[in-house]
Amino acid sequence: MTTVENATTVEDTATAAATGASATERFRTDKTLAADTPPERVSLLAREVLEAVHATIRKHDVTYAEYDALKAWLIQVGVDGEWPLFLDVFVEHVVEEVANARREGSKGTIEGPFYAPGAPEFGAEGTLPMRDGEPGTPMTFHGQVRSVAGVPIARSTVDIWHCDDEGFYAQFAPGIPEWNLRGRFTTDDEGRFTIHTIQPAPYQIPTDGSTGALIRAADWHAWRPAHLHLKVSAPEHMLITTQLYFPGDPHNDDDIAAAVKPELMLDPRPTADGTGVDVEYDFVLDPA
Ligand code: MBD
Ligand code: FE
Repeated sequence: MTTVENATTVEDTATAAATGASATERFRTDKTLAADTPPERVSLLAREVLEAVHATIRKHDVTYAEYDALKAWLIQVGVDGEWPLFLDVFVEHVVEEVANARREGSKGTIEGPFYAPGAPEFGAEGTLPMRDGEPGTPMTFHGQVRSVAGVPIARSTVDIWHCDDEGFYAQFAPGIPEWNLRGRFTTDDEGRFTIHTIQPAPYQIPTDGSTGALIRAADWHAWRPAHLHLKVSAPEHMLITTQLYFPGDPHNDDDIAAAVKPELMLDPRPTADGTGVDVEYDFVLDPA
């Protein structure tokens, strides 16, 4: 057996259990846990989900061994704190689809498990918090926030978070400064914002936890394409939660979380000095 001494790098310590525990704690702190769903609707939804499970068992002659393996796995998802991860990867995209079906403005997509409210505030232009020599291609991301009528929205909020060049999120992997690559911007008189950051790397679902165990057992892959996460909001408008993607990423077409949409593809251009990329994206907010 080998012993790991000085296990201080992110790679050594970013276990699924640590990440899952953070995501579970975050969810309990931030989210409203009551939906005011009447008993008739609870009954309907629970019954139909259970009937879908029953139908799958009958259709495929599920065995007692498989039933017990399922029980053990469900228990372990909770132990690992991976319910936020598992649900956001495999279920949230349909909830988002239904919730935002009637919007006319910018497309949304899933929030995922790694948002943290209260990021550092900037004006219309700024550089996201990052470490000295933060690895990754420098990127300037700029754009305008408008209403569906085409009117620029001054003083709207662009809340951005993304992982680093190794695929790790601050507050969910250890050893990263608390607000690394997270920030809130306020658009100027013309609704414009400019964010200096680095390009995020593709994200791999932790392979050492229960979500990873399912992915391996099913012979799926664990990747999400590289993405920026955003929440864009303004008074009297609907907040939009979205993500933006980079062309050419091998996982744009088979995102494990099924959260890529053609409208969310960026078009980054190399900067004149060749050291980084410049990318523009505008947001259109529906009225509240
Ligand atoms: C992520 O970075 C993410 O965006 C989602 C939806 C799920 C897991 C990790
Ligand atoms: Fe993400």
